[in-house]
Amino acid sequence: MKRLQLIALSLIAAGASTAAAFGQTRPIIQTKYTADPAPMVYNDTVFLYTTHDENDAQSYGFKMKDWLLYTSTDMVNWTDHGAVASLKDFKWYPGDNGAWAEQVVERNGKFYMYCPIHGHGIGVLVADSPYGPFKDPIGKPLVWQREHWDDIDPSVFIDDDGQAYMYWGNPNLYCVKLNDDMISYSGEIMKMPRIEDYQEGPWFYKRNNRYYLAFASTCCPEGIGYAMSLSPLGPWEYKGHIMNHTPRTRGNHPGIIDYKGKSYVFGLSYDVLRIDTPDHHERRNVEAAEMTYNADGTIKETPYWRDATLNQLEWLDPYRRVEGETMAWGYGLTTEKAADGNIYLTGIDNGETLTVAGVNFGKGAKKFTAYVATDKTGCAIEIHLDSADGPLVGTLDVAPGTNMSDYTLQSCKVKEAKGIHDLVFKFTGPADKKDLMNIDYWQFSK
Ligand code: FUB
Repeated sequence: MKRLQLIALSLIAAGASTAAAFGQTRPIIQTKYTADPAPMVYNDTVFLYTTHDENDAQSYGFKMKDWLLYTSTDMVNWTDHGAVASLKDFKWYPGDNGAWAEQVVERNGKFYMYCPIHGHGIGVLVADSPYGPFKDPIGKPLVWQREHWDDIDPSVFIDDDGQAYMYWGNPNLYCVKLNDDMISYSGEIMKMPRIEDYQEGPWFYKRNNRYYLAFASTCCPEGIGYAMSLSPLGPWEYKGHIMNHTPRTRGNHPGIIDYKGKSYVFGLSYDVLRIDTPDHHERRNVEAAEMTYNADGTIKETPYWRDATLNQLEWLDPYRRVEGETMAWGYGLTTEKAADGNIYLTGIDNGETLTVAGVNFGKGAKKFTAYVATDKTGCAIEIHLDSADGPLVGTLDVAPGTNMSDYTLQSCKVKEAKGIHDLVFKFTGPADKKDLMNIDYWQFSK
């Protein structure tokens, strides 16, 4: 049993509601190594753009080629949309590493992704949809100060008067005023006075007429610090920690949003890597926690991710189509984007589980249907409530097709699935078999 699953199960045993128990499992993404969260609220949904540490990234030195997208409407179950942009989108960059911390902002129905390429400045991509495709409109870096390697971690904010600003930099902090087109700037690059404890990863925003600059605080280990100002260009007054430095994570990197009446800080840890090994590798995972403000606008310090609060905002409706790649916890599983852009749940090995938190079955489900593919005999999806050892309410024996892309709709009966539960799919098949099946989507019916 995996360590974080045990923590969730012990919370259930201690009497917490099942959904709240799984709501405490972190990091929020486990199927890929992700870092540098850049959340954006659009159309009532959280669009969480992240960087992507490759599975074979080594001890020190990042291996990063593309930028990923996840979405959620409840902050606990996240849907994987795969890579939405990559270094290949910048024709002027010949390398295959350096896709560092991006941010996406919306202006007049277009979505601008600001992408640092380590050592080669900051590029910009634009799309008509938050899902992409993103294209390079200028064919060169938006900024590149060739005399140093400070140009990383852009953060863009559009003020109420329409003026957009881009902050960035490690270890120095820079700012430019972006033009209305969001792909060029006016005036000189401003090098800002040093802010106490600043390292990198600025996150610039405004709330109740106060400007905030959150940042990864001095390495290493990094925490999350912040400064406030009454003007978008400072002076910035250091206000303290949002999360204190802790050896529990070597790095950190903030992204902050208000969503459905709550405030959230995102960051990163190495806690998925630590399930596998105590050794250090640059393989990180995105985290999130609820964050609160004091009456004077200052921010209350948040404990380390695992000790912080992240509750599910609404129950998941199982009577609509749910993508296989939607989950609260799926350690060990993988996802893949097919040529048609569709994402599939893959890498399903015997005994692995997927948890969807806080599912509202209402008066009861009668049937489970999945769009599933396998070329092996003897594979099944066991449907459990609350935990992998919780009540078994149905079993879908998956009929084999000709290959792992031969998807068919397959169904089974369901009994006693009523009310609100965490839903756990346990995948079974011939012992020691890997890649048992692939899943596109699933749905219950009444
Ligand atoms: O992910 C690569 C770099 O690590 C980011 O640009 C920094 O903020 C740090 O998280």
